[in-house]
Amino acid sequence: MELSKLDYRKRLLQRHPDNPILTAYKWPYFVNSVFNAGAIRLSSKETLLLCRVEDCSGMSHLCAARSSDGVNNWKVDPKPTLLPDVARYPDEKWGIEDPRIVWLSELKKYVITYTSYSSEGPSVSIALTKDFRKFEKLGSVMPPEDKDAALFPYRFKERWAMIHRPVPASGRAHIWISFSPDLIHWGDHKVIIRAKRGPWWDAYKIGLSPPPIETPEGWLLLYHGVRQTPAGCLYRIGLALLDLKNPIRCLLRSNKWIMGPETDYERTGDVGDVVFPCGYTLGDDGDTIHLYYGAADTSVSLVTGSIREMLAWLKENSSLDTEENSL
Ligand code: BMA
Repeated sequence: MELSKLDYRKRLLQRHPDNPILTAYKWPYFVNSVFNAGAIRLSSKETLLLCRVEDCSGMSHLCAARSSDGVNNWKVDPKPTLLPDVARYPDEKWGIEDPRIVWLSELKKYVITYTSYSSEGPSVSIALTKDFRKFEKLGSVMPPEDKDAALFPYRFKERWAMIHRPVPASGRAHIWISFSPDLIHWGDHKVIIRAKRGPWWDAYKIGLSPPPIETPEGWLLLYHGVRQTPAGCLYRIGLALLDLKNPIRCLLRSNKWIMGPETDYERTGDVGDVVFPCGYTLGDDGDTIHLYYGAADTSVSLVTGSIREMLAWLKENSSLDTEENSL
């Protein structure tokens, strides 16, 4: 087959043959579904996934699963690892969802940004931990509706930076960045990537997927685009690149998606046609990415790829059309 006819999506990200790698059937207690997991490599011999677990009331909590190879033999905590604490944090009334994990070397702690589902809508909350056993919640830091948040691993000119996705009254939901001196008070809010309009795969609603990936060429973002169709929403993944020193600047943005729902476990489930990555780990070579994603809001799956190949592809398939990128 000619190179140009090869399916570039299959070349960039390959599905693991053991997918889905985590399901409700593998859980030590009774749950409805396990999906949208944050991920971190705790050591060369241990990968941790912090999974969103939905119980049979419809509310979600977070539960950790650990594995030596990041694919098989998961040891799941025997009970929920992080539960909503409604007495202290009323914003968690309807559950906690979709964690993203980043190591903050300055604090020597992992930071978890997650969706706290309040009765006024979803908001962004932050928790810190050293070991994924004890957690220090900082509470909700963005008012509803806001979600899909992750921190950068270090400060820019003394301020922490966080990517997130508020939904304004206009209904078009863009990706924003905000800054904070203390992780609690956030300001200097700016749009960094705008949802497009019309038939684009990333029209109307976009959001960060896993935390930004630091590369010599900039911060590589994997982001999801939500295409609204008469048959429902289609969640797909594309790429963008932010300036390394000044992440307010978007340098490249893919004009195609690199992954969309294709397999049975992605097309069928509680919410079909959804691929929703919240975490990645890097192999020892610093280039191989293991991207963990929720499939159809039902199970956790894994794709692997190469950061270098994704960057090369992005340069060939990027447009920053000012009109499409404008409000
Ligand atoms: C988004 C989030 C995700 C979910 C997705 C598809 O808005 O709520 O948790 O996976 O919708 O239902």
